[in-house]
Amino acid sequence: MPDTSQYLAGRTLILVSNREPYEHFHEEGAAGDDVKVRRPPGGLVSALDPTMRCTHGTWVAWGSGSADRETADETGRLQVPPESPAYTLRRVWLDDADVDGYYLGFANSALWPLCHMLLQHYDMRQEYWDRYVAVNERFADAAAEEARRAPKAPVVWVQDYHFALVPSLLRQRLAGERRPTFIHQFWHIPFPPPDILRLLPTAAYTGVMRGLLGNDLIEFHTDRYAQNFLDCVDEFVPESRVHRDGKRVRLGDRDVSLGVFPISIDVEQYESLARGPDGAQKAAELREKYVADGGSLGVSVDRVDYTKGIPERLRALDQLWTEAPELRRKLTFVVVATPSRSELRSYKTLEEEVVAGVKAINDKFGEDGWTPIVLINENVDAAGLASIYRAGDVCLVSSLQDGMNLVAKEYIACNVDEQGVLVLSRFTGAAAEIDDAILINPFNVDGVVAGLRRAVTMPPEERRARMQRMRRQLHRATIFDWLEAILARVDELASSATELRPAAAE
Ligand code: GDG
Repeated sequence: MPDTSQYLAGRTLILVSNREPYEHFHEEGAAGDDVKVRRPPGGLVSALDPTMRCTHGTWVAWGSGSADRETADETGRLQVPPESPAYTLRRVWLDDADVDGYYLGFANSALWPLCHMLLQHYDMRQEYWDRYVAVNERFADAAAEEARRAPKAPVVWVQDYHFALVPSLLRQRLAGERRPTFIHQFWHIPFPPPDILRLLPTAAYTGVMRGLLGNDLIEFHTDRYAQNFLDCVDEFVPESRVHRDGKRVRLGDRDVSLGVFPISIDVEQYESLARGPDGAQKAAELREKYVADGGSLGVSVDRVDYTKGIPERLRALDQLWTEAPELRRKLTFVVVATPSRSELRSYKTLEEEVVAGVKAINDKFGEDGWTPIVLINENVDAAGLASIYRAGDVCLVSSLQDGMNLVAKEYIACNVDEQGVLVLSRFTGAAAEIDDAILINPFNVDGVVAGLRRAVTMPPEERRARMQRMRRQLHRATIFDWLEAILARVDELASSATELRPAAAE
């Protein structure tokens, strides 16, 4: 892991994200006031926590844990990590109506489906937008307060589509401050073309664009998302000037830069889980249980989300076992489909659809001693997940749209036996980066079936050669390389900026 302390010298990092890095909770069913703390899983927290520790900055996030209020002071602050405090966590409180409107509403029922261009899931209400504005204002207030308190020149790093308005709101709040604040944002999901974004009410799509243009730098996974963003600027912010080659927008007397920084994973951590005694043993057990002589194990891992193409995957498997009866008993699939956002009806319905779809396939093709699809619809621990990846001869990622898709990279990292084949949707950010996967279009069921047949019949030498190339490529682009590249760019831009000025368009 590179030493990121060489960056941000003389600056204080203030991170803004919806998810908090440490969550306090009361254990269900436990007696008394016993408060426990956990670190939510996910690559982002693992990558950013060390950076926060060495820069001693502040992380601003929604305090969502059941015991969060008890463990913070009256301003929502506490020192973390709990075992060896190194930075400040500033919690922002949301009530049920905020969560409904801002999080489940505008962020996840309007922006999420539009950014993924899945219009049938788009659901927009005025109340969603109003709450999104209000919550973004609250986060901008908190970030501004932290910026004023920062011992050194602040760099604010906003994460994701939950906070499209924070950059410009923050810039307004800090206008006139003596110290410049550098504001930047990572957008973790696709950015849609103008014809899609304009399905939002006018106030919302112009608000989103002007909000984002409050940044000094906006980071995307792929060049396509950056180009879509520039198309939207061209269309919706007429007073701006778009410089496509330099990926820059001139707005009033300010420049907004865009950068392409494909996110990655902690490769060594996944690899050591897969190689560890637990990972290795569980992988062997899975193969023993599910792989027939000369047969293969397919795996897939997703949050249950309509963007991930799970029903489309089931349709392809149905067709595969129909057209290729010789693959019955020879190919078993382990499908990890972890419930997510279950408060939303469309997600709950999808969970049920997946369970019913798997059952129908198992009823149709299952035989004595053989279940075609093993569905795991609960959270799997990290070692368990690594063992599933390691055991898989084929990993199928069939996202309809996906900003990056970390599962593809996790599979490569865990495939330490170098015999696996990655079958990857071309509509993931990962497809723009990974050269040796078999690319598929999840909307074309025949193509997915052909991709799977090619994967299971690929000669061992070709499998190994492809997997080795993918592994070498991944080792050169880990989450720490991603972080380092962004921090280097921030340093470069922040050093050339002299003073903070309010955005001209606000
Ligand atoms: C967003 C963008 C972008 C899933 N089930 C379990 C489990 N997972 C973990 C996976 C992986 C993560 O969840 C999912 O990451 P993805 O990248 O596939 O997708 P999103 O959650 O939609 O993330 C995406 C990402 O942000 C980063 O920028 O790549 O495009 O949509 O890490 O392993 N982990 C464990 N148990 C499970 O049951 N432990």
